[in-house]
Amino acid sequence: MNFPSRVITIAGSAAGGSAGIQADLKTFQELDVYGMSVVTAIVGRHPETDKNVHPQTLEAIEAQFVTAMKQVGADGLKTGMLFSKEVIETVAALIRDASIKNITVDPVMIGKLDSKLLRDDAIDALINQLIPMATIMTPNVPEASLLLGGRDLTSVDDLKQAAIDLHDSGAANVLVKGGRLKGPAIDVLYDGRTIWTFEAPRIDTVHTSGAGCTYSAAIAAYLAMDKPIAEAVRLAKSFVTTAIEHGFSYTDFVGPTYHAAMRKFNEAHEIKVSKE
Ligand code: PXL
Repeated sequence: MNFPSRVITIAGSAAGGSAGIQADLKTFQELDVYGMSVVTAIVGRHPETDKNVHPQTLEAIEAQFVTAMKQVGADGLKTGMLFSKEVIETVAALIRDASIKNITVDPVMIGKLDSKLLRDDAIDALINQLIPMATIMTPNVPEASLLLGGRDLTSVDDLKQAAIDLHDSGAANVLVKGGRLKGPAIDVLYDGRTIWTFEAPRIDTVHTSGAGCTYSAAIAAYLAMDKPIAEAVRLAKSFVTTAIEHGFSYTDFVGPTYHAAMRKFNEAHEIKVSKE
């Protein structure tokens, strides 16, 4: 039997279904990898108390991971919202003991609606404990800027330098995502030797909730299927760009990317790749 590759996400639950664990599992299913999850926190705003992040206990986090590893095992792992220093330390220890061959670290810090998804005191733990174990880390512009001590990133050249400098943190590959700059959506990958750029056209939509989660989940899925790193990024960017192109909303809120778009419309956006 040819079973699907296995991927586990360690992330927050996004009640609205566009981001976090929900985006990850939808992406895994679309790409035919076997998805598993460890919920670190539940995100959903209470109308009276206004509380938005409901953390899970370290015991619950360990229990989920150990169960998934025992029942299934994993060919790849992705981290998303980890929220606190304690969770990062716990997750780093679990990953250290598990010997999984691909680790995708999405350094989730701030949601699109400005919800705080990582505490300030957790950034050091992220940098010192988790990022050094990463096969690839995938910061967007605000995250890369924060990780570099508040550096301004406004051009593709800035992204290239950021990827080179962030590589010193110990991640084997760094993908700095330029979706928040003006012009085409250009991302930069640095693998320690080569600078790769991946370009998609800018799509005129506000419905991009969970795009970052979806992108890194797709990278994790393709790595678990043994794609080389630049090919995994190209395929994942094509998947997320197609999902963004077909983004929509059921309400007045910013809506999700359409995770099923590539399958449903049988199209995959072309990505221009160059290297230097
Ligand atoms: O898109 C970032 C993100 C990640 N994880 C969770 C989220 C969000 C954004 O809202 O809720 C759980």
